[in-house]
Amino acid sequence: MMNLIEIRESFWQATSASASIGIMSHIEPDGDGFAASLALQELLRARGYQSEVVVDEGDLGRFAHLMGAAKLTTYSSSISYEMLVVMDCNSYDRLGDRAELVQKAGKLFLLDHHIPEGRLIETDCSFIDKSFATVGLILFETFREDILVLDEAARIQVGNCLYTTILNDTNNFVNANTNPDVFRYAAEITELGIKPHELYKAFFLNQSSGEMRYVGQSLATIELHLDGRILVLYSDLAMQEENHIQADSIMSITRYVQGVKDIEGIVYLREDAPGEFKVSMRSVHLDVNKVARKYGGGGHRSASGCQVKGELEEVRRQILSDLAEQLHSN
Ligand SMILES: [Mn+2]
Repeated sequence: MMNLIEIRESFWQATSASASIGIMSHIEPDGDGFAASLALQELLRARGYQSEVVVDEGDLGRFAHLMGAAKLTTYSSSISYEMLVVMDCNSYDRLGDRAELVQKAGKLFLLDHHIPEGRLIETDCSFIDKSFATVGLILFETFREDILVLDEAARIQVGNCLYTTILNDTNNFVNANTNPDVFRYAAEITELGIKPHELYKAFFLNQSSGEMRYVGQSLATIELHLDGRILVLYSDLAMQEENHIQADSIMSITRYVQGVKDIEGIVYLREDAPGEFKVSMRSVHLDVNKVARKYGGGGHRSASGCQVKGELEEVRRQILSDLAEQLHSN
């Protein structure tokens, strides 16, 4: 593993030596990995380098306010890059089909803040430190001096993206990873010229009436299981159709129930295709990452997700029995 000074040096060496640059994060890109990718793309553009942010199919509309000049490419097996930057992920298991890009990359950089696990992506140019609340903050720490000298428009674009990584991974300074460093970084990033209140609104509140109705219908499915210790809720395809929305246009619904009293964990099941569920789990003290990994998913100890096939009843029963084990071993 390199330190951040070495990463920065190698990074700028590699950019000038590479004919093509790709940037990406894990499957189901979130406001940390994806916004950090956009920030890095802007920094590269300001220095005269073209790059592409590689994404999967899926609705990225909730990032529209950050994507003005973004150059995105949807993954296909025909693309490859001389230089590839992977952020917010350290395992092939979290890349889906895009794992192939890593194998084909000439020069590979990896920046992350997850505990390494699963089929690890090996590269000399890696930096993984879970003490950072977001991968965006690793980017800021690495390239601070490059960011500070950007012209105003580029500086604000980078700032907007980096601040969004904090909004996302701390849930607007609510999650347990909110610490003095997060506030110091947030202050420094705000000084780049951004408007935190506008970013908050654009990221968390900018929803259509159909999306809010969908949230409401999902909240109406709340049930308590395992002696009231686990809260379960779900969204199904019918709700999406009825409200004319894409489920992935909505920030995780779990954030609406994170403060619920007297529970130890949350399970949110989102039907993405007939008989296919995206499972999101949250807990303050249970290791939900253990459960997610069992199904090929991942994340953090207190917030993880995975994809599970089956009917609603069946998926719910499986996940609850895994969580029951966690409750007993706790
Ligand atoms: Mn992250």
